[in-house]
Amino acid sequence: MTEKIQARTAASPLVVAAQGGRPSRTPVWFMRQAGRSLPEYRKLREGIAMLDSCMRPDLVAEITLQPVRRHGVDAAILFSDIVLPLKAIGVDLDIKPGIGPVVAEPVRTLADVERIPEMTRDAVGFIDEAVAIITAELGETPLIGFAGAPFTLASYLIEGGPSRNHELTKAFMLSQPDVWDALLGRLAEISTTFLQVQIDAGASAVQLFDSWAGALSKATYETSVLPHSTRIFEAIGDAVPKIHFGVGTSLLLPSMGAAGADVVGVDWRTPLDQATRELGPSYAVQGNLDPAVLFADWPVIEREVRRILAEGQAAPGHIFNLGHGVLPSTDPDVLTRVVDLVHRVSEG
Ligand code: 1CP
Repeated sequence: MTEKIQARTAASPLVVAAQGGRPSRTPVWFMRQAGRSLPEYRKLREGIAMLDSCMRPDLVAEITLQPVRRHGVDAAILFSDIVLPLKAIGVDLDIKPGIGPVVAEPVRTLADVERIPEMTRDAVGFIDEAVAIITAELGETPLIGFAGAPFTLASYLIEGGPSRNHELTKAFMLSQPDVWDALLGRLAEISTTFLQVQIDAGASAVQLFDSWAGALSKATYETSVLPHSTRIFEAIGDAVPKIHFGVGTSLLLPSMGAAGADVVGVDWRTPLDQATRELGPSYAVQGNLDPAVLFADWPVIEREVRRILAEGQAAPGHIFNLGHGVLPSTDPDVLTRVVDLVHRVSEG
């Protein structure tokens, strides 16, 4: 892997930790670090719909860079969304404020699957320009590219929007296994191309978000989902480190590693030392401060950050993060303090 890694960021703490190394300090970034917790984000987004802002290179670049400037995090993550490539190829969907992705005509049949247009690199051509602006400012700080994993994307397409129980998705998967495989195969191709475009443009690592995979049993995950996510990791190869993340996945961690990840993202339910015992010595870990803990008093936050740094020592490499995304009403100054603390404790 090493010779192909973006030379600009090869020695950065994030890339070193992702490859199982112990850099001079523990790298830290936050899922959803760009977004509503930042007043400068809310100002830029005024009057511009979410998915429109994701297709404007100037806005994508500025929003991506905001949390790096403010917090001094060790990585930027491209401002986009897991459903953006679907929108870009013409699937009729929108991101509704306060709700999330909403799909006009949910996918229910093979004909619906076949109507999903082919993904092309040109459909997300605006990414090239955005990443060029971002990497010019970032210098040695890595940009993380990302995509949605087939299961999590399928859930939005089948349910028509966010879902608590994923009941239509599970019924589809169990009743129409061949159509399910056709849908997940197509979504895997779409996410592969989206990741490849980001890597070719200059992303130094990628994260596959299977946020809702924890809704599945281990057996169902392995039969109906894992082969499709594995295909994405195989297709993008070893050019950059690969992170695989889901919520509520305590029982799925080894399978998520086996999909082809270098780093497994862990939510706050599983201590990182326990995650490492389950994963074995081949994987770095990322996580796992409960985003709700950021609302507690500072001594509580400090104790939790120190505990996670200590538990992360068990893994070959540790990237500090939250166990899921930053909640919109989080005080951004607390995030900055956490970054400082992670750096201070791990350097000391
Ligand atoms: O108007 C707004 O500000 C809308 C809020 C918002 C934002 C800022 C959405 C709607 N998406 C995003 C950006 C986004 N989405 C990023 C930006 C980069 C960063 O992390 O800073 C990323 C990585 C995502 C990825 C994403 N979108 C995921 C995976 C991560 C996760 O949180 O699990 C998922 C599940 C989505 C779907 C989605 N998009 C938006 C919302 C509110 C949701 C979740 C809806 C639900 O609960 O099902």
